[in-house]
Amino acid sequence: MAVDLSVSWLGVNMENPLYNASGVMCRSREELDAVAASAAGALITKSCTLLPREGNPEPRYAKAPHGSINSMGLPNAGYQYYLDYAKAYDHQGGKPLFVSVSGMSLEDNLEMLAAFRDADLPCLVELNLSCPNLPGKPQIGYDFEASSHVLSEVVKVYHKPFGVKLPPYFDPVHFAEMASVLNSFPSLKYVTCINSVGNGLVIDLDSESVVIKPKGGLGGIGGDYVLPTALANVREFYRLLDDKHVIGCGGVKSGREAFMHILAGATAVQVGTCLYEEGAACFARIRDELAALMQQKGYATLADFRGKLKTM
Ligand code: RRO
Repeated sequence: MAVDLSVSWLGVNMENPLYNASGVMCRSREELDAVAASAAGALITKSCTLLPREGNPEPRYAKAPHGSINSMGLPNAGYQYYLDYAKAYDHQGGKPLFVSVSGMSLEDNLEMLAAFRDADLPCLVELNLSCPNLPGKPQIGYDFEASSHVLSEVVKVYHKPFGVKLPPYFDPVHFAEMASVLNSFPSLKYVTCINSVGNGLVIDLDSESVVIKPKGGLGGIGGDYVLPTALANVREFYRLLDDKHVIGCGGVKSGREAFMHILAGATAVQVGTCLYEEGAACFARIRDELAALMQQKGYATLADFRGKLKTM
């Protein structure tokens, strides 16, 4: 039996459902080109701000026993750089390109979105409502009123379909409240769940020290640690959202976790920590493992099992 890994959603055609999580291998043209040249089904830029940013002091990423911790602090080349990349990109021949936007203020987001709107490119925006690493700046996604306000201003300026990157939620009441906010915006067509689990602390026992410099060692957690939280967020938003796609992100390092995200309802799946550690070769490996797992289970397409998680 031939296995078909392709997925088409919101006019985007992906040969397979895998791409990079925003933040990993996507700050420079060279990195983006490397994802484009890999077996990934799409690519997304680093979250951008109005002006270029150096980010937080190093060390700001560390591998941890079961994943990673980061407090990058939004280092990026400024939105104009990613807009130029998108303008020069071969949208016809190349794989789908997503652009992540994460302004330091609502006004900044509106200005960047207006520029992407005016460029009228065939790329989907992922508005980041969940950076955990800016000292003194809370994650917007944890404030439902603020999220609603941001989105109501965004849709006045940006009329095309777009998505948001959400932080992880941990309580059924919060899933329901955020889903209700998101459901009131028809042009919000997808959500990416989850950003890193914010403000964790990894300790090195030998040195009795934190492992990253910013914020006293606190940072966003990714990798194996976050898989069950990511799956719960994919599942709950898949159940609660009307007519929106859910993109899974969190703890994907083989075909098995990719399958689990899709079983929970994900349309496509992003890879963060594993991509950082293994490089772009991870995409071909995970793709082939997913195909082998589907073959073994007798599934010919992703739609055959998407969202079909069994409950007891
Ligand atoms: O740059 C970062 O520190 C960062 C961002 Br914007 C984000 O959304 N998630 C994350 O784990 N790190």
